[in-house]
Amino acid sequence: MIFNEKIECINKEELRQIQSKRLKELAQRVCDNSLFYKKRFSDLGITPKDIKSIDDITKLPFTEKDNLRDNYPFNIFSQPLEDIREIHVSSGTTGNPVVAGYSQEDLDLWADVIARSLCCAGAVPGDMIQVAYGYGLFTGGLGLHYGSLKLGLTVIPCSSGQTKRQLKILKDFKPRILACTPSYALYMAEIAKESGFDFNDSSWEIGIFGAEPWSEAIRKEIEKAWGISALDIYGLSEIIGPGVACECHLKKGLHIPADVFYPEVIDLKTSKPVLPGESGELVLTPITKMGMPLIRYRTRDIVSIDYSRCECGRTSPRISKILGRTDDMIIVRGINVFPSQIEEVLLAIEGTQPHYQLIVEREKNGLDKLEVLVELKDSFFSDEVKSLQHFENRISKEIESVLSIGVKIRLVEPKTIERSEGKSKRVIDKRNL
Ligand code: DLL
Repeated sequence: MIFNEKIECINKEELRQIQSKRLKELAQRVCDNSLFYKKRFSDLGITPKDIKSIDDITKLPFTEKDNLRDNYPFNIFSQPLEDIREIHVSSGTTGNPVVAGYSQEDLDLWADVIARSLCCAGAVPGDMIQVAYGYGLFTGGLGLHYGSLKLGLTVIPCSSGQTKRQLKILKDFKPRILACTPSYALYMAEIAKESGFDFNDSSWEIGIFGAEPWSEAIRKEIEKAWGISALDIYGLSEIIGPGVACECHLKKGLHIPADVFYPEVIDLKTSKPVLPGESGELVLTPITKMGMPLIRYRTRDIVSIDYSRCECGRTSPRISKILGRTDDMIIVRGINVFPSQIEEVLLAIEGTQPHYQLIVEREKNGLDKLEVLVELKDSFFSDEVKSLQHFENRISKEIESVLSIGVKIRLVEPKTIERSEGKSKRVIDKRNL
């Protein structure tokens, strides 16, 4: 089912007209209402009149995460606080957290884009959904909640955690859809196995997973463990939360509702657009947002984009799975390393678990050392030092052939790497960079 066929299957020219009209209104709106953008535009000598069509978007400046942090908590809002209905906060690793304010129109938009995403993933009105994303300041729980209500689903607002209770609800209520982080879906499978849960009692057919990077290999693990179709949903608090893009059942990229989130993919060095199919940083402009509209927001997420029509009938552009982050990317001895590259190698090796951690340290001689902690399956864990060493060497050789740098592998016993009910922490960078 397509939630809004008229807009999701729109032809390119009509879409451009809508985008152009909305961008012009956005430029006017931020100049009239946001002190931050008013100053930005005037510093650059731009006025809303310079924006005549969507192509003029490149005349506008980028907005960076630091702009939001510097305007903490509310200075980037374009509406008075009394018109902001909801506030979310995304945890950052450094400095002030990022605050996102939603007007009533934004909440309606959010419900709408998630309803589109849910339909994309195969949900139909009347389905029951178990929402096991965290509810609260994180956007996952409430976002999926609002969209599910809009589509006419029955929502079980479990939030994350209390895994045994999640499993009881699964068995007793028989929801068709699960929504949570991919790492939590794996963790739930582990607890289910340990506690003797009968997987025939699982009614989940569709999983809507996102909020953290996950590879095709993890998709296979989850699909195998739960016997479901695992789909990818993407989003970030600054733009709206989940619902910025979602896969359809064909799993050939994540559809972006480009009538409301205008996407650009730019080269990391030159900031110029890359060609379709080439990877670069995703830049988003939420052209209809009211409470906290942003212009050309640099997401730091690396994707490629495909503008062709999907076989599902939707004409919306599709982004690839997130290939990494410009800042998650660790640079070890000059080589760019994305955790996802290591994950792909590990999961292709029989005996490893989808639980790993990368530790980067700077040695006394100034060289960086990358250590990969890998969990083994119970059946592969042996007391024989020789066979473990042999296994470590094999993994390290395979990673080296992909990354072209040497890594140290440390095999650890099953269940020693911390599990996550939300986003998992894959990289520990101990260097003082
Ligand atoms: O994670 C929103 C969300 C909730 C998306 C639930 C999907 C499902 P933030 O906490 O602000 O918002 O984190 C946003 O998480 O810039 C990406 O780097 C990463 N991320 C989100 N979805 C995916 C995904 C939510 N499907 C940041 N694949 C983003 C890879 C993702 N990374």
